[in-house]
Amino acid sequence: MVTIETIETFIVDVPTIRQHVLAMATMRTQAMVFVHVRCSDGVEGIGEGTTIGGLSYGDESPEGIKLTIDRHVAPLLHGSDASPARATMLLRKSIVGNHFAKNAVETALFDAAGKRAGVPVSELLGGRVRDRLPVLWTLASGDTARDIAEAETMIDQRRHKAFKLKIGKRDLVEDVAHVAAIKRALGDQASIRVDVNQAWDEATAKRGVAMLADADVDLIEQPISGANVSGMARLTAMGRTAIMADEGLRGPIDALRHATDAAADVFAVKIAQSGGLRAGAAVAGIAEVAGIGLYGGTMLEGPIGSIASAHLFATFAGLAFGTELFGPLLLAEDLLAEPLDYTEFSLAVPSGPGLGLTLDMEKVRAFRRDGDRRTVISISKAVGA
Ligand code: MUC
Ligand code: MG
Repeated sequence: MVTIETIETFIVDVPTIRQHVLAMATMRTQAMVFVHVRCSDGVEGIGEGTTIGGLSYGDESPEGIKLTIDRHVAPLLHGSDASPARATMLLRKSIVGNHFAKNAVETALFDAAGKRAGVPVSELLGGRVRDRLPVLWTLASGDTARDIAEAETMIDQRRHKAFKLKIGKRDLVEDVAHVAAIKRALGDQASIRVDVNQAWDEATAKRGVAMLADADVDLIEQPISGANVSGMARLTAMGRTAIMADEGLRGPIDALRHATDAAADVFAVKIAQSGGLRAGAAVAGIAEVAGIGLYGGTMLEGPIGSIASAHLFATFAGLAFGTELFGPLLLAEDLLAEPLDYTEFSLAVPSGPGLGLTLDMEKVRAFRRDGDRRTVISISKAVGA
């Protein structure tokens, strides 16, 4: 039996290329917890635990994710079977919640398992049905003219032709004017979606859904609190434009509730929010059987979390609303030895063993919060590689 020998973590803080304005936080850097697992056969794996705006998006912070892994997950898994399924069972049995931390460790075990078997993680998840994923870009500079210029550049560069606008911070009329101006400027060449990040109450959302539908918005993401599932069902029943659940989906049980209550037309599948790659696959499975559309979501992860998500999303039979795996592009430094392939409005899913990524450890070290310059981790090298 191959066992888990060590699990190490550190935080990297990487500046974003511009401020990213969401309803609940304005980001200027992204903090990512990098996880490194070493197994008894010498195979290593990497994972990532990333959230948005400290504790303003969810109930796990970067510092909390690191502490949970160092103090609870690592001692629990030390010496145990390195198979992702067995480790996940043990984690689920012994640790409540902490989905982001669990996902980071599960990702590292999948990376190691793929390297051991000589196959990409997508093959361990059932096999990919596509090699490239459509990727949208989020316009969130906080300025309408700048957002329009940014979108036009992205379309010209053939990088993105679907855009998500972060709204909910300003009042409804101002927000709708901002969205409508962008839609008017870009016209039919772009799909426009919005993410309210739970900022509206239900009455505002009813008005907002009608106004945004009139402005030709294709998708409205989490307009009200994720806890208000019946409210989401009422907004979905309006039938004006597609309604997507995001923060309300913290794993398969939430997915089942949304499906049985017809509380969304589309699910944003996020591996961290779901509690891991296998939990994310279960959320997607519930959507598929319920006839709910799929969208590949992000916590604005860096390269490791984004590519782990890409391996899962590549296995989805239907991906009607594409993905938002642009996190690495929002970072001023991609931290990779070889850049990801974002061309033709899509991201190529790496085909090498495991996640198929090689980090540039010089760059990673430069952004470590603890300033540790030791060569502790030869990340991404499988045995014999
Ligand atoms: C979210 O709420 O979906 C995804 C894209 C983005 O800009 O923020 C995230 C989080
Ligand atoms: Mg969202």
